[in-house]
Amino acid sequence: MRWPQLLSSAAVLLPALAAARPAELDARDQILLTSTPSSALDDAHDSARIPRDEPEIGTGHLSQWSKQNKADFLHALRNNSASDWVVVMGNEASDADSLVSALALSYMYTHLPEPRKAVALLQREEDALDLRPENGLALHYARMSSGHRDLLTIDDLPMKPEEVSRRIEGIALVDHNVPLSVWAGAKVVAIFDHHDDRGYANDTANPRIIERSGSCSSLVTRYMLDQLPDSASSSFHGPIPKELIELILRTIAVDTSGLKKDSSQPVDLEAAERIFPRSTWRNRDFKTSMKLLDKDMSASRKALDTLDVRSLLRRDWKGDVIKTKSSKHSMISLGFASAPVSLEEQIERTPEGTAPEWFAIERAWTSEIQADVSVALTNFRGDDGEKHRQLAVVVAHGYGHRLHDGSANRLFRAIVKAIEDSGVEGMKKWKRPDGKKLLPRRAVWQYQSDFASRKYWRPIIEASVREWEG
Ligand SMILES: [Mn+2]
Repeated sequence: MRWPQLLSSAAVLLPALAAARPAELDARDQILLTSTPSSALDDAHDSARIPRDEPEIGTGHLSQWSKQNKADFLHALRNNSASDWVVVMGNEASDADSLVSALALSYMYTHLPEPRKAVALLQREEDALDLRPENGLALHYARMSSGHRDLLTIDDLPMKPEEVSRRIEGIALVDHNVPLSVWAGAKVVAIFDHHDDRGYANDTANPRIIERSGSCSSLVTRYMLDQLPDSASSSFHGPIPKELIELILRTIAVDTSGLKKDSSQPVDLEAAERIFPRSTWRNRDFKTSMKLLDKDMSASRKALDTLDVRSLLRRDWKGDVIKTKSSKHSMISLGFASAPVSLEEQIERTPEGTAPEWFAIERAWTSEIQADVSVALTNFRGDDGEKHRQLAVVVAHGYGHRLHDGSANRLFRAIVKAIEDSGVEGMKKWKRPDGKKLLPRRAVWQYQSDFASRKYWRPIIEASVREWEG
């Protein structure tokens, strides 16, 4: 499974999911259900690029801002009224560093106390961006749109760069310090770079920051943080969108091999340290997180590391229809997922990293395949180095599902009883990372066991459903 395929199908919302309006979910779930990207992993063969008129699903704040900004710029350019716009561009390799540095700098310009109009331009054709899997991964996590419609690429320009150069205020260079020849006619208004200084635009570029660093995005970040002071009242990540903050952290991490001494400079550490407390990972250990982000980015070719929750549930799903003793519900569809990824990590992989989202994705998946009961099992090595397992049971009811309140509750209790009576020792109730209670008809345990895998649980849970009298 390659990233381009995974990504191009990432925002395909399946019809069953689109139709579902679950009654049971809390308000948060409902919002999330409509904004949850799902990746149809097994449908890769027919995952043609989403048509341009498809509604945008599952994109984040950064994506929406970027898309609007791009549209505004193109509109101004076509009307020859773009003389107050700065085009921020990375180098033509368009690696994560170029991409993220350009996005960050253009975001900063447009959010200054006295905003400047600025747009990030990637010097690549739109479809070539996917050739770098780490970009795909980072953009996916940043909830940017599939097909990169929210990014301005060189093939989006309605005229040649030479003509664009005449119509704009100027260009800002990031991750390189001499413009490509097609941009030679443009005024260089700023440079942020970590390559050898070739002495270009000494008199026009302001600032002109050319310094050794592992990642150019560190230089941009330091500048951005100095220019955009915290507005104390706003949310924890301050005025900079979380998606951008995390894109920057991923980029610094991969460019410095997780802040290793020989591939980073003090500015990398400083920039990452300053911005880390605004990320969703802020309660974790900083250094460990940076190493993990590097690992994640570096390993992005390995499909499992990049699988989202729906794909993890689907990947190894074993389901069946069980005949019960209930006259009203004589058939119950029951399925088991198993993944070597902890629930905590799966939750992290949801777009906002929340437990309600995990349950919303789980619910969307079970409505899609019409399962009444799902059992999600995990096995993983914990921070303590030990092997752990988790078991999550959800009995679905309400819109899009067949069971109603009473039956669903009774079936849930029967399954929970079978699990608790099984004799597996040390089954502890799992706690949501946010400390909140699970909604009804959901139960999760954490335990250690050599034998209590899906192979063990499946007959026990199926038996409880077979014996269920409704
Ligand atoms: Mn670079």
